Amino acid sequence: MAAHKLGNDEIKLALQKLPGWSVKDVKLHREYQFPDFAHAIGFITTAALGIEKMDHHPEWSNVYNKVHIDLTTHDSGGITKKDVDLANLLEQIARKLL
Ligand code: H2B
Repeated sequence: MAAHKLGNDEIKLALQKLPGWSVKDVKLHREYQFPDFAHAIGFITTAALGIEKMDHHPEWSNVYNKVHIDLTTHDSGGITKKDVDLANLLEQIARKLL
């Protein structure tokens, strides 16, 4: 069964604990700028391990020291707790590298 799609109030509440994150095109969105390419790739590879464990995957792209991220749950057609959990995981990893 698809995960519960969060309502606007639930998303607002989650964003209060996720500074730097916003909603863009009905997805949780964040842009990280790392010191250099090595840090950006370090972030991606470290996060990839947790992402596989979660079996929930980001839409992301990298240009040199920047990583752009969009999170949505395709099965549910919107933002779910899985996206919030993934955003929290990415935050924890990014904070050590920023
Ligand atoms: N990631 C994201 N972002 N959305 C999904 O709906 C999704 C996923 N579905 N990762 C998962 C994998 C699904 O395909 C497997 C079968 O659980």
